[in-house]
Amino acid sequence: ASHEAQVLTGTASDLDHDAIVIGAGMSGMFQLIRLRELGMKTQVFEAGTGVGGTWYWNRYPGARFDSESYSYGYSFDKDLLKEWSWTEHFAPQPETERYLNLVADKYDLRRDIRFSARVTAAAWDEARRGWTVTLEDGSRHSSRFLITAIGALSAPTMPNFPGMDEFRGESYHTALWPKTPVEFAGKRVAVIGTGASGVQVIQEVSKTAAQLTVFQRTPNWCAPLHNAKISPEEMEEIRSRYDEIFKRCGETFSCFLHTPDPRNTFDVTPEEREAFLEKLYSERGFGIWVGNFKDMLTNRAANEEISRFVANKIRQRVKDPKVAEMLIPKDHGFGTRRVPLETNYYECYNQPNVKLVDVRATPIERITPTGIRTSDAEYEFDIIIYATGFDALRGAFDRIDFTGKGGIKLKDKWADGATSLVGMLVDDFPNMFMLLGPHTALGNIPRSIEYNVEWVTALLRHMQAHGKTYAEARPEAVERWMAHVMECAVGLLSMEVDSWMTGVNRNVEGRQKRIVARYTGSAPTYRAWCDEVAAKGYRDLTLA
Ligand code: N01
Repeated sequence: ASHEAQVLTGTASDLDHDAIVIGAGMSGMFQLIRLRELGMKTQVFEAGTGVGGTWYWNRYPGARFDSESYSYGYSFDKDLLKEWSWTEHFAPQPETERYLNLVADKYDLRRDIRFSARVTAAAWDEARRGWTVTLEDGSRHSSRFLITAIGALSAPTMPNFPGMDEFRGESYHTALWPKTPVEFAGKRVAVIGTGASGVQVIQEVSKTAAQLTVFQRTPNWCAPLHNAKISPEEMEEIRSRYDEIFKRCGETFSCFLHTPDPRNTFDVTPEEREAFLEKLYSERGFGIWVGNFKDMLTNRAANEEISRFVANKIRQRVKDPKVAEMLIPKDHGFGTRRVPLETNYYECYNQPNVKLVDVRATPIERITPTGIRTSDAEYEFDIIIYATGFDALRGAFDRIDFTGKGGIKLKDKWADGATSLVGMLVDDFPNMFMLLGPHTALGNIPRSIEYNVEWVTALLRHMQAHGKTYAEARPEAVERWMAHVMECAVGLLSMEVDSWMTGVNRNVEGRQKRIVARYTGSAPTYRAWCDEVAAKGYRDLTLA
């Protein structure tokens, strides 16, 4: 009772804003639009100098969608769908950044966004029933609600090689790429890392660099993107199908246009199987990964079939058999990590200016003032590109000092792995809503973003209608949800493999052990759960 009495004392007038949103990427932008519609005075803080989040920071050469452009853009605004034309099936980063700036213009979003404003801390203030947010410049700002729109893959990580500061050439992380163009012509370039970012940057840099040396620790299974331009006529045709496109994304397993084939791998004859895999390999986008036989990621023998098929493709495409074998993953099956989509990635290694170094066989010992020293060679470089990924899912939260009820730190609460209710709320952290928090359905991310923003908006609307100013997940509801999250991951081959999807990042302390780091059920199952929380009048939350 004393708690109830205490929390009821806060009044909105004590607070600077109704809501603070951290981040002006795709989720923060859309949330701002919806909060304005609720009549909420909102302040967005953004660390960058422009909108776009992922599409603002990741401006490395070759950065582009792996989801079909027209399945990726916002769907909530029919006029925007009419206005905007995508020029490629998988749009490059500059086009997407332009698109998001158009949205910011159209809705006049920038007047509520403070740029170059990195949030360092956020603390629950029981007495005022709100949040106090601290920026890097030391200024403090308060609000009733706090919405984190900080991304799932937004905290870049660097390796810990000795000598990294001593390198006299240029070095870049793919996710912190400068706005000014980087010249590769005539240069000796190193790329460390062969995930989705590495694969994209390697393809592009190999076109102009005098020499490109790729330092690979774990090869990934890659598959052809089959990108193509979209003509104005084709765009008109796509536009006429938008309702159908977004309806489909609402029904598929991970919100892509592709979804698992209802057949199992061994339901068909070997000839039919080969023909189906050939078809998927020759088709645009993620079909080969998320549109494959439905047991491909759970049945070991089925997974070996598809792995064998793709290994043979790599052998056909790479001329030097030794290099081909280096590029074929031996310690995990196809699709058990995120499949990078590529355009002539394997063919790069047939070029005389491209060399592949296996750092498991010959580890990097240090970065020298002039390049990289491995256990068996000394390389000279003008440019080193770190395509070394992110402290995924958790990293963006850990960079901010979140303090909840009674001084509890989010970092401590999540010491053994994040917990949440539907990925959007955490008990002990009232009035804080996470867009793209841990355990939200990811997949084709903007589809998940739109769903989560609408869910949070509906909750806020419900609270307004009922005169409530306090929302907190009930611990027993968190427990039920987490049991479901754990159950979804049982039997997945991906759970046997180190990757950001299983919470492993060897460059970050405390991320060495595999965990159920994300929601692995289907997006429709996720949404059904969230819808039910709402339909039952938010009984899984304490509202006051
Ligand atoms: O990061 P990653 P990413 N020494 O973690 C290597 C999304 N995305 O930025 O595998 C040597 O996948 C590391 O090696 P290993 C997408 O969801 C989307 O590429 O740990 N190597 C690995 O090869 C993706 O999955 C798009 O052995 C080191 C690489 O660095 C996610 O973002 C485009 C090392 C990191 O790969 C992350 O992708 C790009 C070390 N010390 C990204 N440390 C599109 O949709 C790390 N590595 C278009």
